[in-house]
Amino acid sequence: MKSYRLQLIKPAQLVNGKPLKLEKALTPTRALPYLAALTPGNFDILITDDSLDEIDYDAKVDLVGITTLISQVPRAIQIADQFRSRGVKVIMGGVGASAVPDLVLPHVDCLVIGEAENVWDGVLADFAAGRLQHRYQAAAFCSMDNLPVSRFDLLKTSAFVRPGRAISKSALPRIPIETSRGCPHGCAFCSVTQYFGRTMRFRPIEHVIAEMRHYPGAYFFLVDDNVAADRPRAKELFRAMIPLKNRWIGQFSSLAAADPELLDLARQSGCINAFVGVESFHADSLNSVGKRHNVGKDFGKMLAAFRSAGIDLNVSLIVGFDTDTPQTIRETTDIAIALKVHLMTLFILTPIPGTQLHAQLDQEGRILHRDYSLYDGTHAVFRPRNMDAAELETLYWESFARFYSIGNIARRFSNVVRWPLNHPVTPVIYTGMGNRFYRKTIQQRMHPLCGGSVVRAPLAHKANPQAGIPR
Ligand code: B12
Repeated sequence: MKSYRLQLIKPAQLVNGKPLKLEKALTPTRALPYLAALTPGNFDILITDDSLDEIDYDAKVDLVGITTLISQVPRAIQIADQFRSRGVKVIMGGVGASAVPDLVLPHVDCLVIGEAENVWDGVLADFAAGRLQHRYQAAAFCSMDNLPVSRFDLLKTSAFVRPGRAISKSALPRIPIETSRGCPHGCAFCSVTQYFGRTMRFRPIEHVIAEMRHYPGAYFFLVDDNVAADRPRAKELFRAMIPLKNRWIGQFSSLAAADPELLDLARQSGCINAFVGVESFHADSLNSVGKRHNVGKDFGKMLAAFRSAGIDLNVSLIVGFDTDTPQTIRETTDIAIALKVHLMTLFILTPIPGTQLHAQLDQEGRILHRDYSLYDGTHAVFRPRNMDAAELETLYWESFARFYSIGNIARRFSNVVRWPLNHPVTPVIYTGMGNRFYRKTIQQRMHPLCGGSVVRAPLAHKANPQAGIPR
């Protein structure tokens, strides 16, 4: 069988038209090491992270595959144009490119819309036979019964942040692991339901454990949108993880707080931090985007429930709802500070193409920017209702910076969980490092989730130039 060289690329974030280069990255993407595992053995694979390495466009490769989130699509197009001008075939996929096919198709030889599992073998067979199609899309969601073990061994691991021995005993970076796909909620701003479906699909627990065993001592990120969507199954998963003695972080919905046994098992299985999509403390904002399961929640109680189980929280909040005013935005931060939330991840509401929110704002003629590199959660790309876009951006950075002031970090530290007995410092280290990392990236005016530590700062990456950037 003929052999081929396949280069898989994660594009960087474009800032003022240039790729943002990072000193070190925090989380590798799962898409590429996982796609590598789905690829037949006659393809020799090289994985490149454009935010960490320079891409060699003249390297001898037969085929290039590029993954995308929406904010990476403009950079993905630049990369595709470069390879194609040298005669190399380019396939693009991922949640970003899938949402904007008309933009992407003129720049690629092939676009895979949606999940790869049910089409990838056929795409590569067509490529090998010289009959690659311009577009593929699976007819149905894949079954999660037989997914292969990811290939994080293919990453250049020295380029990623190592979390320290209290958290990871492995030389590998934080490893993203999937145990399920889909989300039963249909929040207007989120692209997950439309992309992965509203019906949950679960991997068999023994497969998840087998994948974890493949990375002994590693520290995992369970990337499920809600790892406890099915509570009995989550409890079974956590019980099976306990003997592995790994540390992990994961995404939970606020509903998990009602189940102390679930939280206790999560903590026993090594959960250090739960990322919870609170999005807003205001009922009318939550209702305006269909996040009804959070309406009327006592978030102080929620925090206390996680905390008494031994798990710190990273609370995700959004500003820029039609119900938001400058006052409600300031109040949002005041509440997070008063609750002594351990970490807060703040976003400006972003109308990701393909979401209900995008359709609504587009119909109302309120989308201001279609440069998708601005769709990174730090830019007001639409006209807000009760302020102008520049004011929203100013308030956003002011709120984010205020939450991560030295004084506020110090005040909430009394609230950080301390694990008893054998690992007293683990959450303290995690939360301490997290606060330091968030503070640094916010000072550089980058979103903390955009990948890692930024090399050059600050980068005036402005959608709305009149926005005042507070120091
Ligand atoms: C883990 C995660 C992160 C991690 C790692 C991100 C990364 N680059 O991988 C971190 C925390 C860093 C992160 C950050 C952000 N994230 Co995020 N994240 C996720 C999460 C929870 C899981 C991703 C994952 O690993 N999925 C599992 C893999 C296997 O799925 P996949 O990547 O989609 O790949 C499948 C297919 O898409 C396809 N495919 C993918 N690539 C390719 C390439 C080719 C060639 C082919 C053929 C197929 C293919 O095949 C795969 C198997 O079927 C998703 C939600 C979700 N459920 O997916 C949000 C999600 C991807 N994130 C999102 C966003 C918005 C962000 C941020 C912009 C937020 C912010 N403001 O900073 C940043 C951007 C970071 C960046 N510039 O890289 C959005 C993306 C929206 C969109 N349509 O683009 C999502 C979907 C969440 C949401 N609620 O809408 N994120």
